[in-house]
Amino acid sequence: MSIQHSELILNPDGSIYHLNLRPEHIATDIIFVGDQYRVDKVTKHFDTIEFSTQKREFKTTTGTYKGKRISVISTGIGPDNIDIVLNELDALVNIDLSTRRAKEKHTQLNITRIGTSGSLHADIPVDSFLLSSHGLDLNGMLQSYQVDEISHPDIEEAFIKHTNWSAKKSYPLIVSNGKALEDKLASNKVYKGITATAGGFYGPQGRVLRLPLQDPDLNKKIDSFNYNNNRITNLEMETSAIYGLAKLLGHNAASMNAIIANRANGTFSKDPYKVVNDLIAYTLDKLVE
Ligand code: R1P
Repeated sequence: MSIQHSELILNPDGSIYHLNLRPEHIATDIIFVGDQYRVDKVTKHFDTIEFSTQKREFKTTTGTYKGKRISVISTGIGPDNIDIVLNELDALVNIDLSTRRAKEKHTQLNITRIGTSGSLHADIPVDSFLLSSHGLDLNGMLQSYQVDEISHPDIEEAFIKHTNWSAKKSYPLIVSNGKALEDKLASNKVYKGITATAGGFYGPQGRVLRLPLQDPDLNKKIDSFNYNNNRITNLEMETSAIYGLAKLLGHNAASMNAIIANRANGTFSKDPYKVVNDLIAYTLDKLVE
């Protein structure tokens, strides 16, 4: 069936609405960063640059690193942006934009996020690297889709019980990463754990400035949750949304986190740019190994 113009929106030059990209502009290996200014910090390592564009917070640069074609895209902050970025990237490779119909042959993207994050455990210190084994979706974006087949009910129910999770909040869905990418990116330099993805930076991550929280003990309960040796290691704002939509759309995804804050002992990295730059160099080299 042909997709209506109101649902799949193209710009006058044929590029997709928010990302401003045409199919030929992107590689199948993609790096996501949150901050638009982090795109250049990744692509400064590239051998060649073939294309760059930006619309709103979505900046894309495509080039090669050690001969491998890679696109680097900034997603901005939050799961709502990930909904736009994943759906539009998938449309670029799996929908024929001229006929507006899904292609018969599926193209799989390999998506690696390089983000910043706060650790919830004193033993995962600032300036370390962490690979998300799963995303714990605390923000609800994924609940607009049919998620039963990617859910992990045993661990989700244990989490609801352990935290006495309010029924007024969205269901906490657990989604796993793309194993092939995890295998590429893991090493003894990298912690692993479940990454909780919140729909905000302050209250949704348990920060108090002037507003009291619905559950002031939630971070402590998240911190003490353990299910068959799976623990929730860190909090940020994109990973579960990337993992969920990548699984549903048939793509591979992994999230690499530079730990810049430790919420358990209240510390913040003295040089957050260094750990991010180190994680960029580490991830690029692992992707081409
Ligand atoms: C909040 O400051 C932002 O930083 C983290 C969070 O997930 C959120 O996007 O990631 P990035 O540094 O990749 O943006």
